[in-house]
Amino acid sequence: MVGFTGTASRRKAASDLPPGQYLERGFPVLSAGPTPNIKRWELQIATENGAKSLSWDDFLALPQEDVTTDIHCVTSWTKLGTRWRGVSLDTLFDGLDTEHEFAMARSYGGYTTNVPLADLLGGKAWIAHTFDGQPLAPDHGGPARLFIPHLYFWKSAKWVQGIQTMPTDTPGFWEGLGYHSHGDPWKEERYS
Ligand SMILES: Nc1nc2c(c(=O)[nH]1)N[C@H]1C(S)=C(S)[C@@H](COP(=O)(O)O)O[C@H]1N2
Ligand SMILES: [Mo]
Repeated sequence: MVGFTGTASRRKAASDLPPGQYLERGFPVLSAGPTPNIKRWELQIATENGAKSLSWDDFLALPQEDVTTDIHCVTSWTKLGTRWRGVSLDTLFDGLDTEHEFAMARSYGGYTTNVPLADLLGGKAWIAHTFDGQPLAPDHGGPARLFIPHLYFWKSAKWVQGIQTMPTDTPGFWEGLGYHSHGDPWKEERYS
């Protein structure tokens, strides 16, 4: 069996690709605008019932999680086994009540993306500050980005500034330009 390990792992890699995706070994940068210059980082988490504002130190003092998983860009690349560290959205929403089922993520620089709350909570999403053991590079969203690996990567807002719940599913930046409002790569929810 030992002799077949390499073959098995290559086979696994191929079958791990969602439909229409190709395997990317680099890490392309995709940004709709320039990398913002963030002078004083602060994160807002808000519902209709309350809000939290976290400084960088507050954020780093929260429980940290390591996540190793695949990422899928709607432009068809998939990168396998990427390593991230950050704070779970469950931790960030802890203590905030909401009846809302949707949320909008907003970034420094103005980017927005809408995500159902069910896709943010339940151990599915993080705000990540470390990639592959290094501080997240500015072009990839550093100092911190939303990280929702089970959805196409445009949902993972770089330079995230805040997450606000909302009662209805309102399109963000790319969703308003025709991208799917949900973005599940396994269902090929690319465009609406
Ligand atoms: N703030 C912000 N976040 C963003 C984007 C952007 O333009 N601005 N692009 C999105 C898109 S379309 C993709 S595919 C990923 C790319 O992340 P990367 O540049 O780290 O590969 O970031 C997403 N998050
Ligand atoms: Mo993208």
